[in-house]
Amino acid sequence: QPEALDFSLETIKVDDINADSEDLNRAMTRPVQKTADIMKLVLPIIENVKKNGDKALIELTAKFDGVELSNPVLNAPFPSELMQISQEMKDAIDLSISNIEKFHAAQLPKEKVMTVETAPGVFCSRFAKPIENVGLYVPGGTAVLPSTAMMLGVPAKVAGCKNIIIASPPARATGKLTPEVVYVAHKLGAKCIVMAGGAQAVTAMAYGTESVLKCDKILGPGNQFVTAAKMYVQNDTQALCSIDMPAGPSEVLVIADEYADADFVASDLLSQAEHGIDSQVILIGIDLSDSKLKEYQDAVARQASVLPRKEIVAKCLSHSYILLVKTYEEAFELSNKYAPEHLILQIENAKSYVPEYVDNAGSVFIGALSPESCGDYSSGTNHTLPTYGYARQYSGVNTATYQKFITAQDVTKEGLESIGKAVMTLAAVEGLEAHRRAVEVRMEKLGLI
Ligand code: HSO
Ligand code: ZN
Repeated sequence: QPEALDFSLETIKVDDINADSEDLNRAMTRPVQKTADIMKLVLPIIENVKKNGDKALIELTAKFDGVELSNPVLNAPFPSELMQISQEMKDAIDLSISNIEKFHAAQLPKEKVMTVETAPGVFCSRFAKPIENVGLYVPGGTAVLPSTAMMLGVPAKVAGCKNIIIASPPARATGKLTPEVVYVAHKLGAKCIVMAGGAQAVTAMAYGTESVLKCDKILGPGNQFVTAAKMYVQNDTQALCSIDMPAGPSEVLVIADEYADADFVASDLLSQAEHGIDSQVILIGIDLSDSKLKEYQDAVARQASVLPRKEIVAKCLSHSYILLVKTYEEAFELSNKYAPEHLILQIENAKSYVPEYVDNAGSVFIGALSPESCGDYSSGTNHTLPTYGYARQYSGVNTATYQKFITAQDVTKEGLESIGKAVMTLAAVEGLEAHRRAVEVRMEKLGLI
């Protein structure tokens, strides 16, 4: 007889959200990530791929994914037999891509060049240019994630990146790439798909190999090996490569009051919990009656017990919490402290709290009918979002993620009159005579001094 799974969430009553309570601190602290240990395992992989290129990719895909490849890269145009999917699936992907495209295209700067005359005759401007070569990591593992290919790829396409390179491991069972991922890659106009996962995929895109173009930026979620490799390459001047953001396990924080539908609340908690055993879900209940709290717990247990991934869910729920507060203000204050990747508001007049009450969150889901799943797939917002509390300082992937903003200035005679003296004064105090002279020679020739 297998042991029954426990789907209950530890409930913590929070009397004072600012008190140094051990229980509350535990709930608000993410499980520690052991980056240093992982790095020891990742370094030899990075060295191997840097040194042996394609040969190393073939060897590592055989070792980690159990698939023997003769060529680790699938170049566009992708053969149609590798993207055989149902019409229904195509329609779902097409609709989602179209919405993601609309939302991310609206983020493009309104004017090609933004210009400001900061002082008479001093024209400062700024324009955006796409990052040329981008590498998008689409995880394999316990779930196939064509949605991640859409979320990373559509803004890259919208921004105008020249070469979109996707890396994704082939499935152990079939030895093939996920056909939905190939279809998305085709729709994005991707240049190729690197058939590798983990640190080896990141390394190939960061340094390039015989058949993988070296990328300028690497994006995408992944396990700790992927994250460690991304951290490594972004610090290596030899790679000269940036990354999107530090990634950690996925998480959701739901704020619910007495009036929310317990089935909806439970379904949101569980849709995040099924992502992985290290995911975290938090429910902040506002002024709940005992019976409502029980309704929430019961709904979670009832729905969880019939989920295919219930083992994963149970493990996630073992470090997930219900926090009970008295007021809406307290709920938002706690949420802002936690800085969740996803914030779901199942409260009366949810809309009236956004944006004022939300300071730190990756993406917000407003009201009873906005489940996180909509944002995960099809509404148009991006699902690559800051986790682990990084929503305090990072934004989710957006169109600007794939752009550089270049500034320019056009200083006229009048402009030198406006700022020349200030420049010379500051250069003098810094002891940088050549700087000071660069202004002085011009002003002299113009007869300004
Ligand atoms: N919720 C995940 C994204 C995802 N969900 C992909 C389903 N597929 C992290 O934001
Ligand atoms: Zn999800």
